Amino acid sequence: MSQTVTAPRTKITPKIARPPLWKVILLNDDYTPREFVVVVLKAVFRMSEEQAYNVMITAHRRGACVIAVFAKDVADTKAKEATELGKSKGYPLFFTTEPEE
Ligand code: TYC
Repeated sequence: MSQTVTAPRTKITPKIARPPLWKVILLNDDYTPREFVVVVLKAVFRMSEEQAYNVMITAHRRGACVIAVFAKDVADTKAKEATELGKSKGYPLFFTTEPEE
């Protein structure tokens, strides 16, 4: 019993698919205190005081600010965690996610 093994003539380069990235977006509201927004940004997104202040003030002035990009599950988890922190204090603070183009 003989078998012929033919080596492929073209080399196949495996493509490693990168997970699609999702943006976490902070939305402005009229009720959450500025200092509390800064506390949440530092706690959940590991920002410095300065980074957190700049993101907060951008959302405050423009209505929204992109915080960071993550794999979808990480983005969803962080947005939920940050929104829950606001909710636990009775604030309407809201974080959302959307796919990066
Ligand atoms: N606009 C809020 C205030 O004046 C502060 C704030 C900033 C709230 C950013 C949410 O995403 C936000 N107290």
